[in-house]
Amino acid sequence: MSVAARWEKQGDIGIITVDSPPVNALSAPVRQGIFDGVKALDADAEVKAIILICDGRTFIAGADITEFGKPPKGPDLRSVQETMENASKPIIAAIHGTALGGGLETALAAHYRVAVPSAQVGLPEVKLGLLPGAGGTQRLPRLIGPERALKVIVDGNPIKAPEARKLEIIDAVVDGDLREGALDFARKLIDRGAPLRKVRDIQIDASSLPENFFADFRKGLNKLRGFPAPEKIVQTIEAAVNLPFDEGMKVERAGITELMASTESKALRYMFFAEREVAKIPDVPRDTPLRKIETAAVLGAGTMGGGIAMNFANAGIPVTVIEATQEALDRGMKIIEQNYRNTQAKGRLTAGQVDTRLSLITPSLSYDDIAGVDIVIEAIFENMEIKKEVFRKLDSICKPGCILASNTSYLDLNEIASVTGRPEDVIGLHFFSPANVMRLLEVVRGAKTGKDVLATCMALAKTIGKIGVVAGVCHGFIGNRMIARYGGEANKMLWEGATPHQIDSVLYDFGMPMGPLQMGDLAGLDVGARARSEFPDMFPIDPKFPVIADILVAKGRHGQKTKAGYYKYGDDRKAMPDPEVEAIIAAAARERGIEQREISNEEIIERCIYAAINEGARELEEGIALRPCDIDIIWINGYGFPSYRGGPMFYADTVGVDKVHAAVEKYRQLYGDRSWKHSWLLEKLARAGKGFADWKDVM
Ligand code: 3H9
Repeated sequence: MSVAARWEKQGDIGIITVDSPPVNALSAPVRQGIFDGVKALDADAEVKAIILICDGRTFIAGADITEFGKPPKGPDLRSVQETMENASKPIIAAIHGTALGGGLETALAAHYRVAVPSAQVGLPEVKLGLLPGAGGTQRLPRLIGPERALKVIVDGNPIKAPEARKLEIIDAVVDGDLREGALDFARKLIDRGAPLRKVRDIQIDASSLPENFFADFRKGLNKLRGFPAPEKIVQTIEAAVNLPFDEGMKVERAGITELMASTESKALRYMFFAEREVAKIPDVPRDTPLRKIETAAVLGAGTMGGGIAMNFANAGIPVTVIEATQEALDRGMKIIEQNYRNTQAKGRLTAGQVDTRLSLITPSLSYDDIAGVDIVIEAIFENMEIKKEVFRKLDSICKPGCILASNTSYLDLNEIASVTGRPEDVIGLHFFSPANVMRLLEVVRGAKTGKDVLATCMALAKTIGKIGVVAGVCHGFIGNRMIARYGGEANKMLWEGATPHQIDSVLYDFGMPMGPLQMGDLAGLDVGARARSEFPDMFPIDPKFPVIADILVAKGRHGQKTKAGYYKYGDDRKAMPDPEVEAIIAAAARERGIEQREISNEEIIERCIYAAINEGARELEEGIALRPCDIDIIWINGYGFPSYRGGPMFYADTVGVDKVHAAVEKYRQLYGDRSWKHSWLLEKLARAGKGFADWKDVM
C-alpha cells in the first residue's frame, strides 16, 4: 500500500482513504495509492462498490502544485481517472472540506459524489494561470451544461455543497458522519443495481446554447488584460461542445501544457506560495502564544481611521473610535455609515448586517473609554511630535498588555515607541487606503517589538481579512520607500521630455491599474505638496529635479478635484492630456537648463520599475524586507502591481537580474548615487548569474 492512501473492506464495500497532510494534494504517492486501491478492490469479487474518502481537514485540494514543472513520477492523474471510470463497480467520492482542481476532477471520474453540507467544490486553476487539466473542462460541461461550466471555470470560485447539489455536481448532501453517509449511499446503489454513471458519456445538447454564446462570453474577457488562461478555457469548453470526449481531452491537454509554461502561470503559482510564506517569520515560532484581541480602539475618525474601524466591525470585534472634536467624530461616523449603506445598496450586505456592524463601532471623545481595550491603533497626522504625545498618553492610560499600534506610513516607529515605558507592546500597522478595502497590511516590527505582539498582529491581519507582511523600520518601510523611487523617476522623466500621458500609458500597459501621475491627480497633488513644504526633512527633494506637482499646485492645479492637475478633467472625471501642462513643464525645464528629449517607452519601464527593484534589493540587504516574496506581496496587494508578473522582484528574475543590474548601473552613471543607490545584492546576483529566487546563496 502507498503511504498516502490505504484501502480496506467493510462488508461488501471497499473504502480507499487518502491520508496525505496537509491538504491531500495529488502527489505521486497519492495518485499511486488511489490507482492501486481501485485496482485491488475492483479485482476483489466480494466488493460491490468503492468509496473514495480522505482523512484530515479536507478532500483532495488539487494537484500537488510543488510537482509542477518537475519530471512526472508514478501514474499520471488521467490514468488514475481512467482506472476509476472503467472500474466494474460504482465508485463514490465522499467529500468534506474542499474538492478543488484535480480533487474535483478526480471526484468527477467517480460514478457518484456525496458531500457534507460544509464542503466546497471548485476548479480554481484559473487563479494559478491554468485551466483544469484532468478532464475538468470536458466533464463539468457534460454534467452541468457548458454555460454554467464556463462561468464556474473562468471564475474559479468554490461552490458550497448545497448549491453543488442543485447544480447536480454532487448526487447527495450527507448530514452527520460522512463515512457512514457514504456507506449508506453505496448500499442503496448496490441494492438497486445502480448503473456505472460515467460523466464522459453524457451528451451535450449544443443546440440549446444561446446564439453567439462563446463570442459574447469572450467580449466580457477583454478587461482581463495579461491573463491568457480565460481565453484558453473558452477554447476547451468549445471543444467539449463540438468534439467527442477524447478529442476534447486533447485540446485540454494542449491548453494546459501551453499555460503551464507561461510566465503568467509561473508568477501566479509563485504568488500562491508567497502568500503563505509571508505569514512565516523566521525567528518567531509558529506556536508563539497570542494575546487576546476582543476589543479595539482607533484614534482618528478620518478616512484612514474610519476604514480601519470598519475592518474590526466587519470581523465582529467591538471598536471605539476616538476623535478630538464632536464635529470630526460625527463627520467620521457619517462617512462610515455611508460606506456601509453603499455596500448595502449594491446588495453585498443586508440592512441587518449593516446595523450589526454599526452597533460595534462606538464613537467617543475621551481616552478614558479605551483604557480596557486589547489594541489601540493610532491613525492621526503624520507628525512625530503629535504622535509622541499621543503614545505617552496611551502608555499612561491603556491596560498592561494592550498592543499600541501606529498607522504611520513613514515615521520612525522606534522613536515613537521610545516615549512609552513598554516599547515591546508598540508596533506599526500600516493600512493602505481605502483601509476597509485594500488587502495589504504592512506590519512594522520595531527594534523592541515583542515576538508575541508581532505574532498576534499577523494573526489579527488574517482575522480582519488582510494579508500581513512584516517590515523593518526605515523611512517609508517596504512599499512607500520603493514607490518613492518609482515616482521619483517619473518626475525626472517629465523634466526630460516625457509627457504625463506617455508615462502613465506605458505603465498602464505594463499592467499597473493606473500610472503614477494619474494616481497623483486622484489623491490630490496638494496633499503631497503640503507634506513636502511642512516636513522638508522627511521628503528630501532632488535640487536638480524639483517636484513638478509643486509647480502645478502653485498654479491652482490640485488634481482631479480642481479638474486640473497633470491632466485636465471634464465632468466625467476622465483624464485628458493637457497641452498647457506640457508647456508649463517645457518652460520650467528651459529655465533650469534641462534639455528635453524623446524618451522611449522602454526607458520609462526601466527607470520606474528597475529603480523600485534596486531599492527592494537594498531593503533585503538591510533586513527591512525578510524575503523577496514579502516585497512582491506588498506591491501586488498594496500598489496594484500586476499579479501575472509576480511582483517586482519576481519580474526582475523573468527579465534577468544581470540585465536589470546593467540598466541600473547605466542610470547611476547618468544620474548619480542620489537616486540610484548602489545595491551590492543586485550586483552579486548579477555577477553570479542568479535571480532573487536564489538570493540567499549570495547573502
Ligand atoms: C490543479 O489541480 C491542476 C489540475 O487541474 C490538473 C493537473 C494535471 N499543492 O492554504 P493553506 C499547501 S491545480 C501543494 O494555508 P487552508 C500550502 O502551501 C491546484 N501544496 O490552508 C500550505 O503549505 P504550508 C488546484 C498545497 O486551510 C498548506 O498546504 N487547487 C496545495 O487555509 C496549507 O494550505 C488549488 O488551487 C496544493 N494544491 O486552505 C487549491 N494546496 O503550510 C489550492 C495547499 O507549508 N489550495 N497546499 O505553507 C487552497 O486553496 C487552500 O490550500 C485550501 C486550504 C482551501 C485547500
